[in-house]
Amino acid sequence: MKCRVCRQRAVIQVKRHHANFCKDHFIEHIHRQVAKTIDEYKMFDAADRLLLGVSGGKDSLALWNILNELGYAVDGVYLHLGIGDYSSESLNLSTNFAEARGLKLQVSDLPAEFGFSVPEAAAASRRAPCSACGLSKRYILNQIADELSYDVLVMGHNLDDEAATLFSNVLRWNAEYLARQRPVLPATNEGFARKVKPLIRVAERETAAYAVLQGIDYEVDECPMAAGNTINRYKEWLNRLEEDSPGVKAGFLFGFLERGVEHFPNADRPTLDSCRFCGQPTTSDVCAFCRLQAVTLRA
Ligand code: Q46
Ligand code: ZN
Ligand code: ZN
Repeated sequence: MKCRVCRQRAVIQVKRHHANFCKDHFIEHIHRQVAKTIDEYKMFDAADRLLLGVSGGKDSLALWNILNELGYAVDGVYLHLGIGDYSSESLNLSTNFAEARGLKLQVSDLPAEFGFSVPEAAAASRRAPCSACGLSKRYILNQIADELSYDVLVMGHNLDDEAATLFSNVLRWNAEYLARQRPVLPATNEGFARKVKPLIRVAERETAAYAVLQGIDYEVDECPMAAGNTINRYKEWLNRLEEDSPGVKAGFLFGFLERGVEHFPNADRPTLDSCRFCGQPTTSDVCAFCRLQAVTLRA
């Protein structure tokens, strides 16, 4: 197996690009894929203040490294979710990564600052853990981006994440979610920062390979609350299809972005009010996060 570029020994095969790469040319390939995505979707430029959601996993740390190497100044924000050793280890890995490279990492601690953990919120609200977790992450990341005047919130969702979410939204024909499944969500007047996903051209196994080849120490254990997560099941199904037909996953996602999403116009969002308790934008009197917090603290 030889590298497509230099004909030296290849270390990875990327079937959907009909290509094998050596270490250096694979890294170059990944940087190019991300640079192309930023450019094509006009995600941000050097003047924007960027804040990256960091989990300590391969995707967010790989993306931080890539953006750094592409010359962007990016700060990180880690959200401690109170999921036992998993959260403490992920925080350590994120802190070590940032310190070794002289990068700035903000840390927000859900139990310490808001009085509850994701497992407690899931139990008290009878939500699936990932639903309580997702709601908390969106809320806190938006709040931090707003308070610290960042222009752009950068997220580490990869090709597999986006294809599986699209699959889930299509199975339900969830028009509202399909309308919002875009690589860039513009900032809103009410205080939501622009949100972008520069990793959507890079598959999960490629971010893992990138992280290993770059010597990035990341959290390899899966979150203990992930059991039963339907998105993970859809990822497995899509991987089986991908094995038979390399490129089908990217075709599904990018076909939708090129020809499908326009049929789901980003309908005018309902006029947003301010939450009675926290002041963040919401469609009702009290925002979903404050309701989750109230239910959990009462339990
Ligand atoms: S951290 Fe949170 Fe994930 Fe754990 S509870 Fe689910 S969403 S699986 S990315
Ligand atoms: Zn090469
Ligand atoms: Zn609120």
